[in-house]
Amino acid sequence: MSASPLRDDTIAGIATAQGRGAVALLRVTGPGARDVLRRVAPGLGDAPAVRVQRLAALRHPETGELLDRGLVSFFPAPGSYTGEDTVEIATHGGVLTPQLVLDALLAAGCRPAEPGEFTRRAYLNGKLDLLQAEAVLDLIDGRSRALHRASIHQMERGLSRRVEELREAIIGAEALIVYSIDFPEEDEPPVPPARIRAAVEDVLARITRLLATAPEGELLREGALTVLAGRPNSGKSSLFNALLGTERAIVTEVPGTTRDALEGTLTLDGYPFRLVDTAGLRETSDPVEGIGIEVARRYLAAADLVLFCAEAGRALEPEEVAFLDGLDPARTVLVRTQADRMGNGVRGTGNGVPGEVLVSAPEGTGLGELREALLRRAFGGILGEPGEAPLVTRERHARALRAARDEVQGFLDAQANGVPMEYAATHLQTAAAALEDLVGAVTVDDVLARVFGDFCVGK
Ligand SMILES: Nc1nc2c(ncn2[C@@H]2O[C@H](COP(=O)(O)OP(=O)(O)OP(=O)(O)O)[C@@H](O)[C@H]2O)c(=O)[nH]1
Ligand SMILES: [Mg+2]
Repeated sequence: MSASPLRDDTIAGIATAQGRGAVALLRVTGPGARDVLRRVAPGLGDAPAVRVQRLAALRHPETGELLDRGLVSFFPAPGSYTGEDTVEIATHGGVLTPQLVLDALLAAGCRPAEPGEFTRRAYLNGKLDLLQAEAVLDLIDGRSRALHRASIHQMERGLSRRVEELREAIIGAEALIVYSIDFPEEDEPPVPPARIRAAVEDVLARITRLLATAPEGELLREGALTVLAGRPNSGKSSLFNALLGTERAIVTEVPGTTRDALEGTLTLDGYPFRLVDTAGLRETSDPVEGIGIEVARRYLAAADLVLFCAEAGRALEPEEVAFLDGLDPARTVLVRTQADRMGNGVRGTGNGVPGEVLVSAPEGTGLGELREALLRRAFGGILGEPGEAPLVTRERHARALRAARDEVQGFLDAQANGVPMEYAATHLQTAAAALEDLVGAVTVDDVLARVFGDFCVGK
């Protein structure tokens, strides 16, 4: 994407996914859209009807060849998605027809659209803010209901409004400070410093609360990486299959059956997980198994959650205890497997990992409890939030909020150290600027390139 986008040219792209399908949608936007439409759909005349669909013969502008008959709509600026003159053309689907119509649009004077360029223009023309643009991307890419809910709310400016409220509260505190400075020293200041301090502390608490949704909010996008680990034959692959409800992983009584890591997606209550079965951990002289164990360790290092499997009814081996000790208890579930073999209610010894869960893969017992434990461990902080509560779902958001929080804290610290309020207030200005960046009030080109580069063409 060019460093500074040219908005005086007209772009075209296929907005629907390539492949066999009933219809495809092409989009054109820019100042030449009306002219392009006149050349590709000459039957509509010079003044296309506005905001209604018209059936039109679609022709190549140079050869006049009939390429398709499609439904055409014209949205004049500024009342369109991008804020510019926009044409939408629904053609028959498949691979060839939409491509031929796109070629015709290019021959009529369009340039091929870059990924995300329509939404980028919408942003640059003030039709949506940066948080809303990101929500559009999440709505397209999201695979879980939880991310869908968060993106819809973000697209409706839920997060933008929350960030703007925080920014206004900071600016309000700055205004109180300015008001106090202007007062002659011999008088009582009109705003007691304690009141300003309380207002800033309140903002700090609100930023911190929003930021607290970040780790879990970010997991909504990729899914919580949940790794099954344990000694060979502890029943990892059987549990993997039972949780996914498929027979994907090979299960045998031979220890060391699983070699490569196997990944499956799992959705619990609308929350996404990436479940990974791995090779059993043990000392081995078999090079293939050794590589599998190496892969398992790499997954473990990246895991958001570890399901450590050990057969029920036996004490944990010293290596298992040592391994568990190296894991973060908040991100670990100790699963005592094969409960049906051990007789009912017999539990092995836990080792300080809270919430040990007893399961049987063939009988399905304990799986409900295990699913609950997974949900609580991975998404506990946001599970209870009402559907419309704003969530921080991207590192970009978290970074801006952390910067704002640190500056607000910086103001309070400076003030506590005797720095006069009017000097300490520069921290508040920087905090407000970080929040403005988040919504995209002022944003540099490379941030835009990063945000819109992940989009598909035609969006
Ligand atoms: N009865 C019973 N048998 C189980 C259960 N889970 C696993 N098994 C048996 O235990 C053996 C090992 O199971 P796997 O699921 O392959 O164990 P694993 O941990 O994946 O083993 P590796 O891949 O070798 O590391 C198989 O014979 C399974 O049928 C269970 O819950 N109940
Ligand atoms: Mg296995």
